[in-house]
Amino acid sequence: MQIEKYKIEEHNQSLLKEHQRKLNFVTAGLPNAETILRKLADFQVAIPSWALGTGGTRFARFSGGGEPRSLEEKIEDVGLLHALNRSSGAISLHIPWDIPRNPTAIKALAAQFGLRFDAMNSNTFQDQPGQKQSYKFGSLQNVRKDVRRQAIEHNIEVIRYGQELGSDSLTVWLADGSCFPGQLNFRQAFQNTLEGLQEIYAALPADWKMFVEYKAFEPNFYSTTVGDWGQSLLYASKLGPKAYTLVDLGHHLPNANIEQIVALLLMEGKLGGFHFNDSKYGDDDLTVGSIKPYQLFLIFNELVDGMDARGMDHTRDLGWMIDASHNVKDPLEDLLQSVEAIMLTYAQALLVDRKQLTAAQQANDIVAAQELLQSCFRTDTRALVAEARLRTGAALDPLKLYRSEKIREHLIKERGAGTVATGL
Ligand code: PSV
Ligand code: MN
Repeated sequence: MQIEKYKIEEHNQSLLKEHQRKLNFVTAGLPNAETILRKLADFQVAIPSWALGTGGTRFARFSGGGEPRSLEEKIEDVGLLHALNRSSGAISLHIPWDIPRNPTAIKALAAQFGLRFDAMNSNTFQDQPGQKQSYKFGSLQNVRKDVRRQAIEHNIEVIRYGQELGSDSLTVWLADGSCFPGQLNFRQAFQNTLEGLQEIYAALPADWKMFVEYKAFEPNFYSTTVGDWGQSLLYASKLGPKAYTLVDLGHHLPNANIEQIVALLLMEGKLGGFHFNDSKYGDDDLTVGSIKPYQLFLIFNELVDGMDARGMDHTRDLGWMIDASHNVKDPLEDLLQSVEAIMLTYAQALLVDRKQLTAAQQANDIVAAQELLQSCFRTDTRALVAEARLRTGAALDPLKLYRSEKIREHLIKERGAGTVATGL
């Protein structure tokens, strides 16, 4: 299903007057409003192909209906999101959940919706039907060479798929680790993993990047082989200039200072990718900004500051992606909420007066520094983000339009009520 342009225009027309009133309020006294609007209009966040269906808990999965039955339908769904907000212009594929059987046709379909292919994701954390070796005791870290070989070959195959689609990066996330003390020799596991990553790295095309995603824990785990940003950075540094650390917001131990982590990774030129989600307890994969919005703001503040310090392009120089799971909400509504939260927070971070902040820091004026950050965080940026959307031909209120157009009902009619998408 596609949303027609005139529907978006009608919707915008009906909200225009009220929007302009709010916009005038927020832009009054904002000298750099135009620059901020341009940056907001440019910013794109990739949607993972595995988040378009309902996810599950460890116990159950409750389909919401109308879930995409194929990669083509997943692309269609991301196309819908992008038509509504013009900020979701990329899709990230997980192999083998979403193997492009006909890459040329898939690429053409994505292009029709204005989408490009973001980072490719390999999967050595599940056994696939017919697979020769099992990943029960890990993949790249495995004590057995034949298992490690299979995992290396899989990653190289994923790069090949990505090349055909025009992607330019590979994200490696390993569920490798151990469940009990004594099970693993930590140094050997690290060494095996490094050697495997080195082979995969050697297969990267010249203009590709590799992202090494870390994660502190999994249920029923004692250790993970890429457990934190230090270990990821160690791998990335040993691998070379095309390897970077990827930060997933949900992959830290409780209360980790993620803003400090991203600041230092950016300083070292080693932050490559970013997975957005939110959590209360563990890796809950909840809607972005739904639990700790101030933390998200502080992270964005460091991202903007760190990227500017290196002269980086906010949109293109980092791989931005949502990595959440939608268990009880309509996945498309949830994704619209997440993209909105990202844009609002990015806008708040763009409001920070860097010169004033530096002056407060240099004067040890803690109160002024805190006031400055909090006043940006407390600024309602909704009209700015909506204006950026209006200028790019998107909807002023994507969620409202999604509902009034009864998009989910249409999808259920088209695809059926019991469909289950591949993925988590
Ligand atoms: C692992 O928890 C992760 O964050 C990785 O990015 C995976 O690719 C993704 O979730 C899906 O399992
Ligand atoms: Mn992730």
